[in-house]
Amino acid sequence: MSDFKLVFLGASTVGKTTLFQRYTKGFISQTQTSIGASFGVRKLTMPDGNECTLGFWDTAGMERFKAISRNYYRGADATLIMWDVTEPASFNTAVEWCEEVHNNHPEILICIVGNKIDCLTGTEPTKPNERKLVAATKGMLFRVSAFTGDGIDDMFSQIAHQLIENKDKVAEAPAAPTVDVKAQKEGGGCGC
Ligand SMILES: Nc1nc2c(ncn2[C@@H]2O[C@H](COP(=O)(O)OP(=O)(O)OP(=O)(O)O)[C@@H](O)[C@H]2O)c(=O)[nH]1
Ligand SMILES: [Mg+2]
Repeated sequence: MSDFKLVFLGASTVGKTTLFQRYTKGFISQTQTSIGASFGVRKLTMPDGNECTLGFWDTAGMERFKAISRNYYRGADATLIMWDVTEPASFNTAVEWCEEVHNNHPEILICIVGNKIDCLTGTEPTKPNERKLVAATKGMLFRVSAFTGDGIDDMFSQIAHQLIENKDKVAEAPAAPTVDVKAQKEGGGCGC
């Protein structure tokens, strides 16, 4: 069984805690602005019967907590960078998080999650260009509703599938050659 650590990031009120609650607890309740971080777990059975455990950190989106939230994504397998599809400004924050994680930790899988699709009317004046994030996210761009549950199960299946594939690739990579420092020293000289 594989264990993965995922971290929610994104501006305040985009719906991180709501999605976190729905997926790890199975219900949603009235949320308040997060001030710290919460942890939750969900087990997932893949179509091939394999199981994996997804451990989630829900972080606080307010600007003043950014430095704290930053501590949580270090060492994560994936970040779920959320934005609110009705709030273009929250997309800019998502782009900033995406650039930061991608530049500092290219090994972390970045997923961009547009939330609140239940609120879309089709008459929104601006439509953020998610496609510009395709390369940094390896195509992990999603649109969901934490309220209705739309798109959520499918999203986490795709993310888990990608994480397992990444892990298998690392496991298959040839091991780096080992150097016997002691033997070289005993042999004298510089070993060349
Ligand atoms: N319509 C709609 N409202 C949502 C959805 N997800 C969250 N909300 C509402 O958006 C508001 C903010 O949600 P939170 O989950 O607290 O947002 P957050 O990202 O955790 O905010 P911070 O903790 O401040 O970072 C709440 O009133 C939620 O009920 C959704 O999918 N659709
Ligand atoms: Mg919250």
